[in-house]
Amino acid sequence: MSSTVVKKAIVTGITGQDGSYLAELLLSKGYEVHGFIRRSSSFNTSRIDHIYQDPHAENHRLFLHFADLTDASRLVTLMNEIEPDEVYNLAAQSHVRVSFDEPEYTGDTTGLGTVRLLEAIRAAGVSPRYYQASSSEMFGASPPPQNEDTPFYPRSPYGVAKVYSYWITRNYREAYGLFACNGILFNHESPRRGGTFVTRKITRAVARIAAGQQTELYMGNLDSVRDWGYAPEYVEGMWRMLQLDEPGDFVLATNTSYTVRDFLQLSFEHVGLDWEKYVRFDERYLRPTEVDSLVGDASKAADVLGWVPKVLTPRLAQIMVDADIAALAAEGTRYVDTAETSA
Ligand code: NDP
Ligand code: GDR
Repeated sequence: MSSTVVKKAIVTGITGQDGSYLAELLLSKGYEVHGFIRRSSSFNTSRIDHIYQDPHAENHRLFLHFADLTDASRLVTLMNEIEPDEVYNLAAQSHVRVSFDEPEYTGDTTGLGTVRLLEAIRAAGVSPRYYQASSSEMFGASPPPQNEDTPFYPRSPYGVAKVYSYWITRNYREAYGLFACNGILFNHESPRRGGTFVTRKITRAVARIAAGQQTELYMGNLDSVRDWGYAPEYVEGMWRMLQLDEPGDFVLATNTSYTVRDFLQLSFEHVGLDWEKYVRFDERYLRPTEVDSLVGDASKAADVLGWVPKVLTPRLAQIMVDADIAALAAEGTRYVDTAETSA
């Protein structure tokens, strides 16, 4: 790792799945990384504890700041202090099912949070390159394959909020000349995926069932089609967008399609089990409006960014099951999601 600081980056949502991988990537490239975290009564930094550096140590390059996307003045203060070269806005209420329970909060964070951050950039008079975590959920009911030209038809408060963020990012690019990119990312997963998203929910359950610690797994709609890739590869794509000569909007996806049922089968068969013996239906995991099929066409990213994903869904399921088995063996799961909610 280089000891010379080349650039300063702000990462909102650094405590999440993507934020943790992106922070690792940026540190490995010699960046000074400023992560925005939320104050919490319980520890919320488990995904970044391994890269945390003692702030008293010389030459440390990871700095954490308390900052919520609902707190505009704080964002202005930090933008002034840090004067970043790059800003990655990954923070969001990111759970689609939860967005039906908390539509207003989701709009405030996942939607208006973006304009607060963009206004903080303007108010501070800085001109960093800006990455917005846009989502395939914006396509919603538009049939696959979806690319940068596919019309948006969001099907959840989360998807609607992300459409707002997408367009406000484009507007700041056009109105103020900000170097701003939307990464329109399809589902990407990893052993650090939150435990209430479907892939991790399945792989954690497989580990427990294989260990004799669980006998049933309650699921919602098994017919949904998703394009699941591997999160560490997707954060590389985010970084590449901000290194271009001109800003743009890019789909990142594997262009493959699997149902939730397929993911169950891939995960259970990796430990030699038949998923149908364990999986039960629970309607509370259904959504009022579902997104039936998301399959991305990432040819623009391949052409312009040279970004091509290597890990496809079958291998991803194996990586996640193996990691959950190892985590269980090493005393429980690494990332604890204990509450039994409708998510
Ligand atoms: P996570 O849910 O794992 O992480 C979300 C992050 O946002 C966490 O660090 C969380 O903090 C933080 N956060 C939530 N609310 C606020 C708030 N009000 N103020 C400040 N920070 C907040 O998401 P992912 O890492 O999976 O995704 C990263 C981004 O990419 C999100 O915007 C998501 O919507 C988007 N996205 C994700 C895709 C995926 O497949 N993973 C696909 C497309 C888009 P805390 O840890 O305290 O909860
Ligand atoms: P998604 O991810 O909604 O695509 O959003 P999630 O893993 O929650 O759901 C995927 C599909 O699985 C179905 N499903 C279940 N989902 C959950 N969570 N729990 C269940 O028990 C269950 N049973 C079936 C869902 O109905 C859905 O069809 C993710 C998030 O990371 C977003 O932030 C991101 O923008 C999009 O991916 C792209």
